[in-house]
Amino acid sequence: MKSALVSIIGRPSTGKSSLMNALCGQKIAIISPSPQTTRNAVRGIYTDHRGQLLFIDTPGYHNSQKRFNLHLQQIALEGIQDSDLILYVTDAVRQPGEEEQCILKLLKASAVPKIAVINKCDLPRARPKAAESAAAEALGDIPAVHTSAVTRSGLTELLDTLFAMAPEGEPLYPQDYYTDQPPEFRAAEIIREQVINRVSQELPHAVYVEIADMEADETAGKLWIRGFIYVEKESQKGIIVGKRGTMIQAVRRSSQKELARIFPYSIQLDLRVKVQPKWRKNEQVVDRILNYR
Ligand SMILES: Nc1nc2c(ncn2[C@@H]2O[C@H](COP(=O)(O)OP(=O)(O)OP(=O)(O)O)[C@@H](O)[C@H]2O)c(=O)[nH]1
Ligand SMILES: [Mg+2]
Repeated sequence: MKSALVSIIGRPSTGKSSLMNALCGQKIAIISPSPQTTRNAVRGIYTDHRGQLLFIDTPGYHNSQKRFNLHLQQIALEGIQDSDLILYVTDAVRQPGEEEQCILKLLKASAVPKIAVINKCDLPRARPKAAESAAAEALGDIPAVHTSAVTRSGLTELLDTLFAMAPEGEPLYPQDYYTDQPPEFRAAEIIREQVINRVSQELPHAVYVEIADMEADETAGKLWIRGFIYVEKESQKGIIVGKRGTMIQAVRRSSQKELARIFPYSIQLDLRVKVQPKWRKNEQVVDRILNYR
């Protein structure tokens, strides 16, 4: 049997979370068109007759000295150090630039075996060769797989490559597990996804979600969830609440729908929006949301 810890590393928005979900066949990590969606090391599990792959999806590596970004970079760096294999994910549409070179330098310094994944190959403007050459130049002769997390092309080849390179070992989780993320974390992430996919520009970065209460009534088949959506300013609270509460009601409805997909209950969700000025500079808050375990 094969068993491997596989870190997924790359620039923001290259499709790392989309790929992990597609590989594991479940919605585990949240996805959005705005960069820097993922803020934690999110774990997804794939098991078949060959063995088990434990994927660690990491925050997109963004070169910035802001305190919050440094924390996110640290989570990605831990992924580079503590794994059996690395999936280095690039976007076939974006030309490799300075930030890509920075990631390649970090990867080059790590002895962990790597696979270059050139994602978004379904897009008509995809130019996978540029990304592949940049990876080969920095990392030498490593396997390169062209994928699309949307059409699922290349995923079988990617799994074959991963299992061929994975070390022998016993599975860490039962075969029907696809994640070990705590339920509160998954609920908070679903709500954050529903918020950030409805707002634009800087606002997604200003949002975090905490679950205050989560209680199941087994006989009634109901799950009560009370969550707080935090933003940095009153004006942002106004946007998320919306005119006469229309926005927050839409977030509540779509979150309930998504939550019902992952928890086998009828969901009763209560949401409040709160202002927490400059939370990204508040070490206590940042520590709580980035190290939620
Ligand atoms: N066309 C196309 N779009 C994709 C593909 N993979 C991801 N996307 C889109 O790219 C955007 C970013 O996807 P994510 O999976 O959130 O990217 P990420 O790398 O996890 O982003 P961060 O967590 O911010 O680093 C979303 O709008 C996805 O729908 C793909 O293979 N093809
Ligand atoms: Mg992500």
